[in-house]
Amino acid sequence: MKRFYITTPIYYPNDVPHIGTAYSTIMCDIIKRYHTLFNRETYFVTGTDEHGQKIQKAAEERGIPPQQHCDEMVENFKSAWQKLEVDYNHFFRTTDDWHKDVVSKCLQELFDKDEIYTDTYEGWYSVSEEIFYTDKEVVDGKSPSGREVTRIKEKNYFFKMSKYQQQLIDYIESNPDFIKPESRKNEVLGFLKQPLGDLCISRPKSRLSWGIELPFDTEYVTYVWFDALLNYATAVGLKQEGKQAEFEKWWSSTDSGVHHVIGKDILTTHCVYWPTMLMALGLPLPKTIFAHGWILNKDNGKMSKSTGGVLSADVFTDIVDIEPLRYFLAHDIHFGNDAPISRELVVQSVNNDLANNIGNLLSRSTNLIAKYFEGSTPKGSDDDEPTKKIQELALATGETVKQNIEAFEPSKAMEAIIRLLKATNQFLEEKAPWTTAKTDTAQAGKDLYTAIEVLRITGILLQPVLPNKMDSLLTQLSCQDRSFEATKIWGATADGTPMEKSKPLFPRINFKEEE
Ligand code: ME8
Repeated sequence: MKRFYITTPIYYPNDVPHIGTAYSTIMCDIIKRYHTLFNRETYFVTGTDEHGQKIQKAAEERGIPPQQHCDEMVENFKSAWQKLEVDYNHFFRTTDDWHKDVVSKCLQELFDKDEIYTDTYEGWYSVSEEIFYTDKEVVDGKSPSGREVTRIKEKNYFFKMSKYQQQLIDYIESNPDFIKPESRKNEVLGFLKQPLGDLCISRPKSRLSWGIELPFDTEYVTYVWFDALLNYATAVGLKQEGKQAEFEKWWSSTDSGVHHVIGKDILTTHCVYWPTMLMALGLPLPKTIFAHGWILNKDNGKMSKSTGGVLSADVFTDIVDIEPLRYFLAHDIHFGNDAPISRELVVQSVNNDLANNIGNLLSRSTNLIAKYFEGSTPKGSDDDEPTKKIQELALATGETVKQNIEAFEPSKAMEAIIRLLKATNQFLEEKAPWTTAKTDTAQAGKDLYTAIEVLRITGILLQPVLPNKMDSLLTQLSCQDRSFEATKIWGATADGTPMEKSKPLFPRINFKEEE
C-alpha cells in the first residue's frame, strides 16, 4: 500500500468537542503521522455532520438559524484540534455546496437505477441517534441504547438495502480486515443473521427542513446518515468535475487503502448502511472500518454529550502538556477496548513512562557527556554482548512499531518502544558509566554512545505521538535524519556530534486528585 486515507466520524456540532470526540481524532492523527513516517502518501479527513433534526433543534434552542449555529460550532472544533496538535488535511462540512451537489447526484443515480422507492413508514424515531426503530427493536419505550423515541407515521423514500444483505455477509467473511476488531465483526455478522430491512432515506420537510433536498421530490430532505456517510467519498472527489483522477487515486486504486475510524456506537451505520450504499453505487468498499471503545470517566461511565459526565480536553492541559495526553491515549488504552481516563491516570502514565524512561535516559546520558566529554558524542562500539543485545533490540523496534500500527494496535507499538527504553536504562545501571568514567573514560563513552543511539531511534519512532517533545529531543541530539530508514541504522550519530546538556523534557508531576 502506497497511499493511506484515514477518516474520523464527522461530529454533530450540536455541542463543543470533548474528550470522547478528541480521542477518535487524536488516534487518527497519530496513525496518519505513523503512515507518513513509513513513507506513505497520506490523507486525513475530519469534520462536522451539520444536517438533521438534532442540529435543527440545537439551533432552535439558541434562537439562531442552523447555518449560523454550525458556523459558530465549527470554530470550536477547529480550535480544539489545533490545540491537540491534530494535523488533518481537510475539514469536511456537510453544508458545503459541493457536497450537497454530490449527495443529490448519488440519490438521483440510485433513483434512476430503481434502487429507491416510496412507501408509508410507521414506527419509532430517536432524534438523538437520528435512527428509526421497529416495534420489535424498542425496549420499554426506549431505543436499544436507551434513548427517547417518538411514534411517527409518514410517507417516505426507501433505499433497497435488504437486497445487498447476502453480498455484504459474503464480503465481510472473505475480507478479514474489513471490520476490526474481531469482536465488532462478529457483532455485525450477528446483526446480519436477522432479515435486513430497507433504509428510509428521506424526511418530509413538514417535520424537518434542515437537510439536502431530494432531487426527485422537493417536499423531502435527505436522511442525515445518507448525507453524512457520503462525506468519506466526496472528500476525495466523488462525482465532481475535474476530480476523477483524485477519486481514483484515493478511493479506487489498488495502491490505496481507505480506513474509517469510528466509535462502537456507530457500527451499524458504517458497517451495514455505508457498504450497501457503496455496492448500489458500484463503488469499492473501504479497506478497514475500525471501531474503538468508550472513554469512560473515573466512575466507569461513558462520557458523551447526551449522557453527561463530559470532560473537556482542556481539563488535562491545565496540568499536563497536550503531548502526554496523546501518549496516554495511544499507550494506556488498548485500541478497541473501553477504558477510563482521569487526570491522575494521565499523570501516572507521564511519570512512569515518559519521565522515568525517556526523560531519565536523556538526562543521565547527556549530563555525563557534558561532564566527561565536553558535550561531544564519544566513540561507540558494539564489542560486548550487552551492547549487541541493545543494538539488536533497537534495530528491530522500528519494524515492530510498523507492524503494530498497521494492525491498528498502537498500544503495542508504544509498549515496544518502552521495552527498548527500559532495557537501555537497565543496561546503563549495569554498566554504571558514572563510575567507570573516572577510571576508564573510553568504556564509559562507548556505553553512553549506546544510550544516545537508542534515544535517537526512539525519538524518531515517537514523533507521531509527541511531535514537539521529540523535535526538541532530536534537536538536543543534533539529529538531522529523522526518517524511518534512519531507525534501521546503528551508528548514525557521528562521534564528535555536539550534544546539548539535557533540559527536562518531561518534568515529573506531583499530583493529588482534588475532590
Ligand atoms: O455519531 N468515547 O457524531 P457524534 C470514545 N455525526 N469516543 C467517543 C465518545 C466516548 N465517550 N463519545 C463520542 C455522530 N465519541 C455522527 C457520525 S460519520 C459519517 C457521522 C466519538 O458527534 C466516537 O468516535 O455523536 C463516536 O463514534 C463519535 O464520537 C460520535 O460523534
